Amino acid sequence: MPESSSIVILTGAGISAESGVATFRGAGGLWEGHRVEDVCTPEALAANPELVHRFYDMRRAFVQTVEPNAAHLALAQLDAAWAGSLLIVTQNVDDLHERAGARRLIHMHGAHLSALCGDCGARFHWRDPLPPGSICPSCAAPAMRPDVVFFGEVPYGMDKVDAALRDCDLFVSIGTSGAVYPAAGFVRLAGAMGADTLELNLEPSQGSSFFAESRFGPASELVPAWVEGMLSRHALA
Ligand code: BJW
Repeated sequence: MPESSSIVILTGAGISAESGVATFRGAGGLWEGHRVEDVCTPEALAANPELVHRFYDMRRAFVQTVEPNAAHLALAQLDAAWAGSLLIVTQNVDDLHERAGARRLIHMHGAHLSALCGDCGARFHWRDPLPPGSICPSCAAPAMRPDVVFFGEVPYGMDKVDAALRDCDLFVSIGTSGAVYPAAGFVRLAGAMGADTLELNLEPSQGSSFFAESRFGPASELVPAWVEGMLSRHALA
């Protein structure tokens, strides 16, 4: 693969698992008995704002205590070194990719360290607890909410991601179960447009059969090995 090739990398909760961030659908995937599908909806936010805000306050505080692992660091190294176009599309709402140094990054499901005004749509960097009814610094509506994409809401950056998927030479999926759309459909779009496709995951994902190649194991081992292979091939060329 020439060094000018275009790469799209999709990441999910599995890449942060070894940093101590719980995945959604594995063991321990429940929070106080709630499935993510029951808490992460606009309906849940409207019906029980205290519960939903408390869920995100807890997770916002927690992500500030964890560190990037070898997989985040390896992707940041690839981002810095790769001459061709590259886009990391993360479903994760932690900030471990950017803390590892990644720059060409889209948070398609939002970010823990961000708050969104449900009224005017303004977004603010936010590290502290966010009680229901918090006032928007921009429009003064008491409508601040966690800046995460709930089920039924449109993910961020989809136009840019769609264009990158249609144009890429290689699509790599890391640490995601393939249970949630539109991300679960990226491999089929990229593959149909002629890209090579590679899955790096602990176990076969729901979309495993759509990938040309799959490698199974922990992200902290698979990702550095894959990045080293990509970069050493070009150092020798
Ligand atoms: C390791 C590892 C290690 C572990 N090393 N690997 C019916 C059919 C099809 C679609 C739909 C449908 N009904 C509704 C929909 C659409 C819906 C959807 O997909 N629902 C499904 C439940 C079926 N999707 C939406 O509503 C989305 N919006 C949408 O579609 O809008 C329409 C639209 C799209 C595009 C353009 C225009 C319009 C929004 C989805 C929002 C998802 N939000 C969440 C919460 C974010 C905030 C928060 O964190 O609380 O995002 S849900 C949750 O799941 C989170 C994740 O990003 C997402 C994906 O989870 P992920 O990352 O894959 O984690 P896991 O736990 O599932 O998997 C971890 C994997 O890692 C496993 O495979 C492990 O084996 C592996 N692993 N340790 C390597 N060490």
